[in-house]
Amino acid sequence: VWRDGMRTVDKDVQAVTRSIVGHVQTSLARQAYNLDNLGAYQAAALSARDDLLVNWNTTQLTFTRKQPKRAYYLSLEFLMGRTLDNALLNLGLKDKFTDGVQKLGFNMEDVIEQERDAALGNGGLGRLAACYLDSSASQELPVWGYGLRYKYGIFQQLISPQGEQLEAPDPWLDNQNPWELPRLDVTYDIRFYGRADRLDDGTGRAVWHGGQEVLAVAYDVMIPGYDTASTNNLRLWESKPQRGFDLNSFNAGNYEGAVEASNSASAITSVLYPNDHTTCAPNRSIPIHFGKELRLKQQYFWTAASLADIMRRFKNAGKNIREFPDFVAIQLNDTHPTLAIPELMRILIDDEDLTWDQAWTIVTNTFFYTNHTVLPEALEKWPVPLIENVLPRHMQIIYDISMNGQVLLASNHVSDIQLTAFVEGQPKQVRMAHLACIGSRKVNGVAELHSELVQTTILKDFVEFEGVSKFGNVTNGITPRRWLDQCNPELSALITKTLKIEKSVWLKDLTKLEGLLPFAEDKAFRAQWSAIKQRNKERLAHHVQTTLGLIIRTDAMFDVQIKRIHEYKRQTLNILGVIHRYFALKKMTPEEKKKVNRRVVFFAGKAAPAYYIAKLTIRLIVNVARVINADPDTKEYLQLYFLPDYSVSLAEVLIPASDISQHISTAGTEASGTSNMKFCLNGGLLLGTVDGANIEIAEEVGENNVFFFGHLTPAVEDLRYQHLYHPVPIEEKCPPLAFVLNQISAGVFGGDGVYEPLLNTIRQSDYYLITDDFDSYIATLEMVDEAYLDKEEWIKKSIRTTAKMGKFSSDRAINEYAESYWNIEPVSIPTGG
Ligand code: 26R
Repeated sequence: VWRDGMRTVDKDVQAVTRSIVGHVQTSLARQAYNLDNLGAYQAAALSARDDLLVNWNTTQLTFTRKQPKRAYYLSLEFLMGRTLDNALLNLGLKDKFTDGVQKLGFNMEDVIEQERDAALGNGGLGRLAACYLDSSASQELPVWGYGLRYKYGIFQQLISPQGEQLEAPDPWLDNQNPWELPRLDVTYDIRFYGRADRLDDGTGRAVWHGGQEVLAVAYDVMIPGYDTASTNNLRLWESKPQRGFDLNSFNAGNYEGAVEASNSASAITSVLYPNDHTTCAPNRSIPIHFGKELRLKQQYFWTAASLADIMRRFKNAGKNIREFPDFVAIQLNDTHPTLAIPELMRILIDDEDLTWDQAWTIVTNTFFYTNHTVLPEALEKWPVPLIENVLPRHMQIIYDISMNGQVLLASNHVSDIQLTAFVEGQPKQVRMAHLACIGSRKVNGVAELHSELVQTTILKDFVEFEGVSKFGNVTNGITPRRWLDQCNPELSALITKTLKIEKSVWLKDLTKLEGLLPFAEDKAFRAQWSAIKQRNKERLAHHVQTTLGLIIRTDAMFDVQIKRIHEYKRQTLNILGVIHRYFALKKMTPEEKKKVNRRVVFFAGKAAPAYYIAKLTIRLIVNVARVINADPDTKEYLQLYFLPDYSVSLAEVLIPASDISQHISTAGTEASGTSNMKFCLNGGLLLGTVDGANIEIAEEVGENNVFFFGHLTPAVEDLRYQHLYHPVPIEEKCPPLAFVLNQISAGVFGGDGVYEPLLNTIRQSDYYLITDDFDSYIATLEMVDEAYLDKEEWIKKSIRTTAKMGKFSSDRAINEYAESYWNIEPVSIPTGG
């Protein structure tokens, strides 16, 4: 048996190497004997792709044959990160490929490192979409993603010697992308501008003509499920000029005009917008309109191409148009794809000859809308004149939707016209959250508290009018494949060994982790658990040393805050806490210092390029780090690092190394957070506010295993009111904070006054309540120190935390969408092609 087993494995590894070498010679046109790591990566990726393709074809064939109801996930962002490692783990081929590339003289980790991240997203919303694709395929659910194939992903972040963030383009497609399949035959013409003429036949139909036509070309990305042949599709659209050149201008001898038209078409999918949470440049009363039109064109281009594609697939199945919602569910990831609502109305009325009521019934049974933020500055509003110009027919339809709502209200004797007046303001704007809500079957938020806030604040009127049953909650989740098995292989192996069940079982039913609970009492197990954390710290230190040339000590608590830089996430609170700790250390005697808990503090994250205050925060962190890390009085006890160019791949190294991570948003502002789940799954403890999913994590792992601080959501409004109408000087309100702010102003960290605008946000309105939460934050940090010094107790907490994270698998979340929202069912896919 043993021999047979070996022979099989040998043969398989041989097949893998044969396939890789084949790609080296034929696909790459190179020789195996003088190949570099990049070449090895490309050949290995192409070889893995061959295996994915077999499953992908079987899956799509099965769907076409069985015609199940399908769900489509429309997201302007998919933050996929790297693919090779994930694909091999999902295919169950990781070990064979590791052996295979080794036989060819390569190290698998180095080969994996060659891949560039697919960074087609800003942060939480985009990474959530990626986790949901992984779970959909793993649960064998017929779900496709639709997005844009940006030529440039999120910008690369560079940090200047002064600590300023600089942005460079991310040409991620330069090395070719083995994971995408161009579908040059799947194309649609997408119209912009022109005129919409209503027909006067009493039907409400219109003809939209003229303007600019742009070609949408499909690129397919295969999404393998874990431990199943089920392989779904992510279809990304690229914009191209219709026929290379505009023949009319060409004939008229207007060569430059023809080239320009071609550029304007390609521009639509050229770059991902790097803003999250701010629809315009903050701290300016006049929004910047530059680039707004292009963003609107992106949104329409993508929704129109996706709907045309969905409609074509539906019609090919030979169904009646009235059955559309029985076969199609469309999930709107935030309001970015809201134009899909008027677009489907347009198709049904103008092309399919349905009446308004027939069309509206179909639309409101097809769409589902997820809200991801309640921050006012992040809620999309499009100026009416802009929509009128770019999408004249859609503006008519939006007005009609609004008017019909009003009529309905009047007939129901509801007088509050605010409800459907989602076209409002001066100049008039369309509030997209309202349009998305009124056009959808159901609306949900992404954590319990957030869903409550959606219903009581931005969509309050709609809850009253349409009834509360239209509104729900689906708490976010993360895929345990990438965020435990792939990023923390040693912990994954220890868990499998300890639970005495197959890895594929607990990775698909994460509640099985509860079986770890009794082992918290097992001293030998605790030793293994903490040894793995230690090796993960060393892996991070090694990564930082090779990429940045910095030496990090690993005999310390690793304290991590990694996320987009934003005032509401309060990186400022964290850095002010670090400065406070620095001065406390400076005052200590050598004897006192011996009792101190050593800390290494890590920050990483990008600021929106126009977000001045966020960029100043980065600058402050970098310059505080420079001072602290060089101070012989303190550097043994406190180190601080800002790691540039945060990405999915960097997160995969940072998260497993963390002892504690910070999720410290002002209560009521972070919709959910998902990295909090990733840290806790990897045995890092949570330091946070009573906000978003932190609350549900605490419910699961127990309040004694998390460190909570700060004011609660209901207090926030009152406190803001106090700041405005009964301000108390910081010197009085919070002397330790006043001291820290004054040290920064005095130039201890350099800067010559550059930080004043940042400090003034705290000294003046302090909208995010730094002055109110500082004391309890500092007190809680001290409790964390104390807890960490009791090493065995800490490890117990760590084990218990991991053990209770089952709820936060994205498998649970996607099943909730499938059952309670989309009404779709798994389709099992035969293995073996
Ligand atoms: C309109 C434009 C400026 C824009 C607004 C908001 C672009 C992008 C965004 C992204 C926001 C909505 C986002 O990423 N929200 C995050 O979604 C995560 C997944 O649900 C949550 O975990 C996280 O709390 C939330 O901030």
